[in-house]
Order: sequence, then C-alpha cells, then structure tokens
Amino acid sequence: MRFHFALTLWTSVCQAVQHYPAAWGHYDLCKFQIYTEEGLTWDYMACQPEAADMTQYLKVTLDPPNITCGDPPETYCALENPYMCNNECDANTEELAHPPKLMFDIEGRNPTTFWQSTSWQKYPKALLVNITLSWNKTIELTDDIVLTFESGRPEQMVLEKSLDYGRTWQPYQFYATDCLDAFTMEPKTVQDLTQHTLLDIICTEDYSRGYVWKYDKTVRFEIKDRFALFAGPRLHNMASLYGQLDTTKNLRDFFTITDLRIRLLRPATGATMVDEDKLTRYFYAISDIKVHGRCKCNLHANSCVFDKEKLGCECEHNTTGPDCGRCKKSYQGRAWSSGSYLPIPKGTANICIPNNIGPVNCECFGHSNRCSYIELLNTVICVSCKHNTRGQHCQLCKLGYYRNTSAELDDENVCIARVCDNELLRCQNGGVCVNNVRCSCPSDYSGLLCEKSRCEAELGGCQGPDSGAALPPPPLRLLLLLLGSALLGGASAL
Ligand SMILES: [Ca+2]
Repeated sequence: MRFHFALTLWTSVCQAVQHYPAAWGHYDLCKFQIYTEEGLTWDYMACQPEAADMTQYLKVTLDPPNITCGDPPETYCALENPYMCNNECDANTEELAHPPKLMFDIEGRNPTTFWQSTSWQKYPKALLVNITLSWNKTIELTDDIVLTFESGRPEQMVLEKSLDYGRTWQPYQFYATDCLDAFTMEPKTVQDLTQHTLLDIICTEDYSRGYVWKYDKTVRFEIKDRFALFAGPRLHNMASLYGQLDTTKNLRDFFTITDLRIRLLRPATGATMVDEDKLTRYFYAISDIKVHGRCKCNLHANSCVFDKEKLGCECEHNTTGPDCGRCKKSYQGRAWSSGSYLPIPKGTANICIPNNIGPVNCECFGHSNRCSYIELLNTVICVSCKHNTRGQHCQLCKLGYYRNTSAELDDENVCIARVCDNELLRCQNGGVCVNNVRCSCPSDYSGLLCEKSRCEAELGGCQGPDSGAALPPPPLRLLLLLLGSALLGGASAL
C-alpha cells in the first residue's frame, strides 16, 4: 500500500524563471524539470516521504508469548474496586478476547478495545512483559509516542529503541512512580532538557504518579518537545531543526529507530501495599499506541511503499536499497552520499552519477554551484550560470556579451556587454572599434577604449621632446659649466 502520493512531474513552461511548487520547504519533491539552454532537464532536490501513522506497518511480538489473558478464561476485578469483578477475558470468544492487535486498531468508538495481560497471579514474582514493535525498516520519528493504558498506568516501565533490527537496545526513557527507588535516577521532565542535554536519557514520574487513571491514561515519549528545543515552541522554525539534523549525526540517530520495546516492569497497584487476596486486580491493558514517523530514505525518496509486508523507499537520484543507502550498480561515478537539508529550503540531492562519466566535479568556474545530470546526454551541466555566462561549465558568454580577454575564466567580469561602437562608446586616441568587441589601439595607447597613454603606464615616464631632450648629455654639460664659470670669473675680474 502506498501511503504517499506518487511523484508529480511538473514541467516548467517558462524559460526565464524556474517555478517550484509552493510546498517546497517540506522536501516533498525529488526532482523538477527545468528549461535550460541545453533544453529540458532535471533539477534534483533533497526529498523525504510524508510522515504517517507507522503502527499500520509494524509487527508486534510479546514476551513471554503466552502473557495475553484468556487462555484459560479468567475474570478480573477493577483496580479501584476489588469487589467489582466483571471483567472477563476469553481468548476463544471474540467479544471477550484481548489480543495484541487491539493496541493498533482505530479508537474513538465505544467500547474501547484493548490488549490485556494475564493478572499478577505469580506475585511476588515480578509481572514482566516486553512488547516489541518491529518495522524491519529504519524510520524517523516525527511526533510523540503515546501509549494509552486502560488498567492504570504502570508503576515502572522502560521505553527502549533499537537501530539495528533488535540486535542491540538502548533506553529511550524511564518511567516510575519513584525514579530513585526503581532506577536510582533523579526524576526529571522533558522541560529540564536543553539543546545541550537533549540526548540525555531521563527518568520521569509525570506519567506514573496518581491514581486518577480514568482521566489520565497516557504515557508519552516527548518527541515534539525535543524538536522544540531547536525549532521553537510551536515548531515554527523547522529550518533551524533541519540544519541541526543535517550537521549532527547523533541528533539524527536519536530520532531514528527500527524497533521499539515497551518493557512493563510493575503494573498499577494504586496503593503502597499489594492486595495479595485479590491479585486479579493487577494487570496491564493497553488500548492504543501511537507512533508517527516516516521512512528513512536518506533524503533520496519522497515515497515509501508497503509491499509484501515490508516497507521500502522508492528511491530516486539513482540510489537503491531499502533506505536508498547506496548508488545503483551503474551509477557509482562517485561515492554515495546522503542528501542534505541544506541549503534550506531545497537542500542538496547529492545524486549518484554514472560510472562511465569519470570523476565529475561540478566545475562551473565559480559562476554556479549547482549541476544537473542529463541522462539523455550522459553528462553533467552547470545550472543557473551567473555573471552573464552560459554553457556546460559556464565557460561561454550569454548572447549579447563578449569574452573579456583581459579577465580569467573564473573572473566575475569575464563576460561584458558591448565594448565599443561608433557613436557613444568611441575608441579614443585614434583607436578603431573591431566588431564592437575591442578597440584596436595605436602603439602609444592601451586600455579598453585606448584611453591610457603607454607613457603613463611606464615607470620613470617617457623620453619626450619637452623634457629630457632639453638637457645635453653629461660630458657636454660639464664643458659648458666650466666655460660658464671661466666667463663669469673673467667678468668679475674686470
Ligand atoms: Ca484499541
């Protein structure tokens, strides 16, 4: 079953401006057709599947396997009233059975449907139940995990996660009526966390205390409060969160799971003493589990399919694998890389490129930092060349602009508008305009419009007729000086 609409191909018909759908900030599009001077081509973007109710795609396992009530049939008493014992459980009667699947059906109608465990008949041996939810696929959590208990919230519980399909487990959060007593941990709440301690594992008493369970039945793992540490209280600045997720692997991994495990360690008792005569008062019952998230596709897919009981990304950008975690066989021209949320809002696709294209850099002489792979031509071209350039590597000048021969290819002024004409932009000092592209200057002048005298450019000035030539060469000057001195001496003697 497909839970995200298929990629919509949207063709731009406007040549001058690239149009993108309004929702581009959500990374919901993997590629987009644009019009370049090379024709219609793809522009690639980072993309991810829409978040969804992930409980539709999981496998649930209970340990011990026979912990569900009703085999043989049992009668339970109410926790708040030990004399009200009309709760029947019979695994073989549909109306009285409480199988695990009732934790994931649609709630909101009466009566509430729930899974229920056997009672604490083996007291004082602990009533331990592990509920494992497996997706067989990495998923990224996008909202709070919420468990609804119909039996009173457990007095001790641990929520755990796995990132390797259940091989290893890490705690997500501890829950207890008394954190110090149960786990030797100081009680904390999610509000105590900061950006720096966001990854700390805490024990909270917020969801275990009190006996008013009829009105407060939920146990929560607060994903959104943690997001809010970066994105603000109403998650209005998701850009900040995406930026952090992009650059901090630990943060990204924190919200990523393949499995969840709910370890129920002690049921609600509603008192400090356990009523050993009425152990049928104590059990676990869960009516609903909410897990909201999206398939992790490394920003290379915008849809995820559930086929043959298995989730898989519909990979784009020439990637493959359940998480789009590698390049297709014939697209290994450079190392695989995850897409990036940056720069916001479109991100970077980091597509895989063909093997036979050789080492391809997005080489655009500094006039663009974006490239696009054209499958038809099996080549990579620069997209959106700036500074009046164009071409596969932005190495040519746009129509109406000319190559400035005095500038290097990576110079911002490499392409300049018409240099000279015979009306407004006349070549000076006798220069002649050649094809409007350059002035052909007389030998004494240089510059774009022959406006510079070569004398000015040379150090020490020019040897012109009005300057140095006024003085005779040094030996003749010395002779004249001596003659003058002799004449002046003679005159004074007269
Ligand atoms: Ca239910």
